[in-house]
Amino acid sequence: MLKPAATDIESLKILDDRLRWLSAWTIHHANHVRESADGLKVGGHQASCASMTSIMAALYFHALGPNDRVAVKPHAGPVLHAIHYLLGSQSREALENFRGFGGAQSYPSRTKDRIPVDFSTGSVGLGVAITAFSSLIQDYLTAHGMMDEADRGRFVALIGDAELDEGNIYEALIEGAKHDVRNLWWIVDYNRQSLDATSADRMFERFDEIFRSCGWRVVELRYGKKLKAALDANPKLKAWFEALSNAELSALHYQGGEALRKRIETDLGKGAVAFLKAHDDAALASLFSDLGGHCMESLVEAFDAAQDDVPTLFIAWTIKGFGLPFAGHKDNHAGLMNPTQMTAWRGAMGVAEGQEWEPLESVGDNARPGVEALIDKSRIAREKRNRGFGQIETPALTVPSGEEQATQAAFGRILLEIAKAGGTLADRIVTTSPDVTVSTNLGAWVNQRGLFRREAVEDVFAKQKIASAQKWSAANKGQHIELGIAENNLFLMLAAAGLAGDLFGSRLAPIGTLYDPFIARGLDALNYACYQDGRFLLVATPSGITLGPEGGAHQSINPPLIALGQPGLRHYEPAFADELTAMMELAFRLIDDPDGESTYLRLSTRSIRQVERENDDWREGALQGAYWLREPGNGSEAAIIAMGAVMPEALAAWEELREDLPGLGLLSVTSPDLLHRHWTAAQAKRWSGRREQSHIEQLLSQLGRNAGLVTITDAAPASLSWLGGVLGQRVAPLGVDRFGQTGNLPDLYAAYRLDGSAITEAVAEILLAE
Ligand SMILES: Cc1ncc(C[n+]2csc(CCOP(=O)(O)OP(=O)(O)O)c2C)c(N)n1
Ligand SMILES: [Mg+2]
Repeated sequence: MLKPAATDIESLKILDDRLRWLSAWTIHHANHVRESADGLKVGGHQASCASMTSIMAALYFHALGPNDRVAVKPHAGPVLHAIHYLLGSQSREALENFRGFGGAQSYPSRTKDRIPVDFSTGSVGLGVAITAFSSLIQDYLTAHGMMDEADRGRFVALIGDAELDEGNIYEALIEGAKHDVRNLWWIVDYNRQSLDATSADRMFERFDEIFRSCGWRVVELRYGKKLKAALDANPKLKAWFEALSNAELSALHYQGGEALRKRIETDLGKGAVAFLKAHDDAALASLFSDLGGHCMESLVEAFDAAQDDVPTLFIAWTIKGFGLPFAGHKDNHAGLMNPTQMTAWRGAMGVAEGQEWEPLESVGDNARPGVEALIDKSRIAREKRNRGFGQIETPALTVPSGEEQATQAAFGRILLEIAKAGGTLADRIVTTSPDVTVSTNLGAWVNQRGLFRREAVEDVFAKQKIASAQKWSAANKGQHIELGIAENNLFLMLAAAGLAGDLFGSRLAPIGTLYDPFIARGLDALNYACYQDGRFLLVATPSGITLGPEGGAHQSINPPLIALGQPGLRHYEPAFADELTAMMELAFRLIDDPDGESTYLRLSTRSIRQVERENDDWREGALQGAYWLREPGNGSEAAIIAMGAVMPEALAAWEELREDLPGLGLLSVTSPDLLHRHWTAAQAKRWSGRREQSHIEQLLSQLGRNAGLVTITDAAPASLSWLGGVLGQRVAPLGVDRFGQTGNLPDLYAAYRLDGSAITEAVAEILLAE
């Protein structure tokens, strides 16, 4: 292994100082220098940044290869910006506007920051776990010949020690172990402080065991070189040091040399006289601050020694707020240096007044060439990449045949046809599911395309000639990634696969399936996937109380409301197989379109009679969120508005009522989400002077101003009740507003008022109320 030249270490230490300065100054500037328009605290985390500038200097200016990708601890965002400022890829203007509108974001953001951010972070834990799934996707792409071996990289997560409490990390660890995940470095900034206080003692030994038992290498960087030598020479002192609790050690770091001296005198008495004599207070403070995560030699050595592909956890001991006046104080998480402290610290860092933004301020002439050379060397691959859109040809998809169909079964059949037909879409699709592959109708696709595993796994049941409808063998050309039951992992996998174009240059069309109610289990990870603009198709099925005998724990109620409030995700809820086919076709196009988004399909196991179509006029409306399944009379006084699986009840009620109400319309809603979006967007346009009527306004204006609307959906009634607000028409909302229960459909629909008589009663009531 190549040992870095000694000058490199010196240059890295200088870069470490520059990062500590620039990150703290960026935060200080935003809080104390920049004009405030609203008097709000701007905030930022100087202590969390100072904690890991050494680690990040060692990584970005030494250890990272051109293809490596990093998820940075969210509150160390300013350090990442400072790195790019030194590299020339971040502007002073963006730093001056840190946490301001259009400025550098508080937490690294793929979509909003101008610097290349590999993974957005913010919700702790998720940035850590996505690196494991990205590594898996890298393995997938190379195995499928969609990426050159030479372009492979390592995935690095920079983690706060309190972040290790997030359970989603362990779900990912377990899934990773099953898939033999590799090329991962997870680096813990072990400052033993969280947001509120110091963190629980001795946990790191447990972390150690957990990771090792999952096949990871664990490297503990507890001591820097100086401190290690001092403690090795003095076993009593070492024992004393190692017995300190997290809180005691942090307090001593904060209090400094004098307090350290007193404490050692008290605890070790005569045994420490010689040691204390040889160190003045400043030397004591400096010595005990020499923890592994601040020692450049130790960091470089550790990174250089971990060059194989074994997943590695580095536990790097650090001091939160290292080098700052509030180093080690338990309350320093959101602590900010005041202007007086900043002035003093500026002097200590050798930065001249007025030169605060100078990238290499305070770097002496002798050191400069070495530092500049390191920066130049590190610049190469840290540039923003093309996002890799426009790679998938989506053909027109065929509508599955059958007079009676369920959308869930139709989904499986459409995928099967795609698999059989072949082509780029079929080859770019990767499916994934948390142990509900078969029960969400992905089975036929998997039979065609196989499970993905780097190492082949045979189907023992098939080999033993035991009859089964489902093939279950795996190979590195398989296209289904089977996950354990952890919905967080599903969404993180979809995020990683949905960023394949961005991260690796090869766009995939990821499809994830799960039961609709369990979206809630992975909601933050779903939001995280959308926030990064990962592109995928989420198929949630079965849904609603239409699931019948499965009962209330499996019957989803609120996901359409979740979707209504989720940016980056388009909700469709088809009633018929032809609608579903059109939606899937569009969903694949949206995955591969720079202006696209992800799609969520809410499907059902209920088999319903398909409608006869006279033409294709419905299609455009269905893709925009609604169309008249039964046209209303002009100025009609009433309409039934229905979504999804309860369409047969809506159609039957329409048939029953149309003699008494000749103008009665039946609107099939396929996406409350799109209708709402276009409605509010059209309003915003009107305020800026452009007149435009949204799709739902056009549809509802075919009715009378005072028309009554009866909305019905197998979901929270609020999913559709807002339609009354579009033109101010009266609305009677039907839907599920209590937990479901077991039962057959007639019983459940009657109890929850989703049946024909509920509709006719609601229509009668709303008309009588006139
Ligand atoms: C899911 C989630 N919960 C809570 C927070 C708020 N939060 C941000 S940082 C933090 C503590 C982090 O401590 P640690 O991980 O040790 O990082 P340090 O700043 O000490 O390096 C908390 C609770 C968050 N960002 N995300
Ligand atoms: Mg911490």
